[in-house]
Amino acid sequence: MRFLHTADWHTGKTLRGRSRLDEQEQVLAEILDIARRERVDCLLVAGDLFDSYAPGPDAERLVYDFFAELVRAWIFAVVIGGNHDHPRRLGALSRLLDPLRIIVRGEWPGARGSGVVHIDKDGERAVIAALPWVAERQIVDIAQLRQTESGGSGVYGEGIGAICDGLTAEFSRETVNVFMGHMHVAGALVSGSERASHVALPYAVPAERLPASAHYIALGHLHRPQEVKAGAPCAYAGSPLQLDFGEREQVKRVVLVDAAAPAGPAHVESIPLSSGRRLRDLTLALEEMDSIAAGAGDDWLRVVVRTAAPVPGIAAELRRSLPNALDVRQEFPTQPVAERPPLSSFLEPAQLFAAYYQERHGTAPPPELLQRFGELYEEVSHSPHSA
Ligand SMILES: [Mn+2]
Repeated sequence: MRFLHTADWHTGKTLRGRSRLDEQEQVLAEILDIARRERVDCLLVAGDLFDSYAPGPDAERLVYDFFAELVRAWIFAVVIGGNHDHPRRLGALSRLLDPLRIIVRGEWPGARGSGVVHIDKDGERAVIAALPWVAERQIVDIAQLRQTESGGSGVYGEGIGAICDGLTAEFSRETVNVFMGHMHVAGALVSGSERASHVALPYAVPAERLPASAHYIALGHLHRPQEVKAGAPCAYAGSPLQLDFGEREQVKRVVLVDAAAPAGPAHVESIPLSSGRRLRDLTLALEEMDSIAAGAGDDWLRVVVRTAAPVPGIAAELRRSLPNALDVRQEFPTQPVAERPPLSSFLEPAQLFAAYYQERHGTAPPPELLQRFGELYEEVSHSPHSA
């Protein structure tokens, strides 16, 4: 059976307020093309379909268009909820999508439910143990029910390990066995664009607790595409677009997985994705602004402008020639801060302002600025309301 593994679409996510729906649409079309071209039997989406609990209608339309095309292409899918997805919203969606063989598991059903998905296609049978994101409190509750130590480090990882054991009980020699999870495996590399509290240590699951009996382990949650050392072939597909500047060097991909029963570990291959704009850092001198802008293409940029001294209004000016400059920062040589003059009311307001400016920017204020300050101060202190 042939699978295509992807994760962390974060559909609807913006970057510094800029919409990326067009890029998200392009990359979903690219994934669909690969799935059709490679004659994939089943797509695995390992969580974070959407960026928020309440995605906008345009984000929803992209995702539902994608699944409608999968149905037309007779490609099955298993989708699990991530920490960014509303678990019950996906649960509601599963009522509609499950009969179309797009199997959605929005939330872990608890100790009594089952997260196992069975796929039968062309005489082959797959057992897919699907584990959506599990919040820490759900695990700690279970630990308390079992009257074991709770709240301490390792409780979460142990809890997830116990759930894995239960989920994989149906793995057999006659079936293709796949484990899917949205989780942070200890030792894997984060990108800085994941939700910070959900990649923190209490959430780390030891790789040795992942099921070694699987043909393949498909992970989501971390945005950097990476293989994970575990008892079976195991990987984070990574996000399909560079979602934030922490991911700017990453080549995005999907993972093509061939597995057969009872033959050993799956054959795994990376297919790079080329859709979407690159995220890039750019450092330039003030006078280079125009020449560099001409060759910047449509990359999203984080720009550092080197100047001799602070230049007010430079970000707005830069964005006129580089509209994709999302962050603009100035860098200028700072003079060592001299002994700070005692800031007291005995100083004239203009001196106070000059001292503040010197401390803030590492250089004395330009004379024109001081003059404007003086005029403004005069104006304010002689206004009728100041009396
Ligand atoms: Mn996530």
